[in-house]
Amino acid sequence: MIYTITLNPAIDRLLFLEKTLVKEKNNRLSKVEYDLGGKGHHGSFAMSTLGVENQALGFCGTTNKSKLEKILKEKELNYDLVEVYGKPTRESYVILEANVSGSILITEKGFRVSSYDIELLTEKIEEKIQEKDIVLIAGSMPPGFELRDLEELLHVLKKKNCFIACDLSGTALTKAVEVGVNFIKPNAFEIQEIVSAENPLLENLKELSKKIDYVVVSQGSEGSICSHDGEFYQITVPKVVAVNDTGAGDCSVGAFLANLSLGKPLTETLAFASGCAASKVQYTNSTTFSVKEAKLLQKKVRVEKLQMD
Ligand code: TA6
Repeated sequence: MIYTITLNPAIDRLLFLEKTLVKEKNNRLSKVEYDLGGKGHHGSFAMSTLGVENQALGFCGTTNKSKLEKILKEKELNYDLVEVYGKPTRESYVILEANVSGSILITEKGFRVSSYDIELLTEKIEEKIQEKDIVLIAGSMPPGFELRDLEELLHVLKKKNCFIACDLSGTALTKAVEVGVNFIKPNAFEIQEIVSAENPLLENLKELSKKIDYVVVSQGSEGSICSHDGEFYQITVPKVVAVNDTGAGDCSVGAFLANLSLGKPLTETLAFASGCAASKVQYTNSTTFSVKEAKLLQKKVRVEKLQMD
């Protein structure tokens, strides 16, 4: 079974501008849409779309629970969330300008969780997670969920001897490396921050690969570099017209873990995950991608083994 943990869930409010965003002007909206936000939930959506069984764990606020649940049900997610009483799940604002590729993402901090809320989540995790499971922790931590709480959560998972994947950033990512997990997805800047800004990226990747089974360094539209089992791969993705890149990285993580759970070869997994992300960016919301399109795009993804001296 695969579980995703979204500590800081979000509802994405998509703001479609009539024109491009201009300061000191009244920027009028042509429409507003809502989609599922939160990196772990996006991972779950990708896995479910690929027919891989998974359950979304984490928190959700009670004051707008029906709004989040409506989206979770529309997306047919299997979820079991701890209620954070009297608080709303936050919104992320995705600004889409007319005839401009890409989006602007503005995220709220999120509700404050209490030690009791964290205790309830930990109990669920203790009860559900088995040794053969894959667990993805993805996204930011809400106020009240401190680094020590993440460390404790990671140690609970390590005791289960399950596969731990982390799509985290900043001090949370550094903590995941320190504790030792099975998968991380730093971007090129984060990997320099975690290891050393002095060393070239590949040196830092070699260093990290001694401790972390799978490291996928995302380089946005340039592709990514992956290390596993002493091998290093450069992944080059086909150029597509990106409408909205929100959620593309989350989609690739979900597809990667789905394929890993199916025992697919790593090179095929890397190409398919990149194909899913390349499909996702062509849709205006935060989650949609086409499996058919992803399989076609997968054929145009280049996965080359790097010769590292
Ligand atoms: O990666 C896309 C996304 O999940 C958006 O849907 C938005 O909710 C945001 O990222 C949340 O990011 P955060 O790092 O705050 O969890």
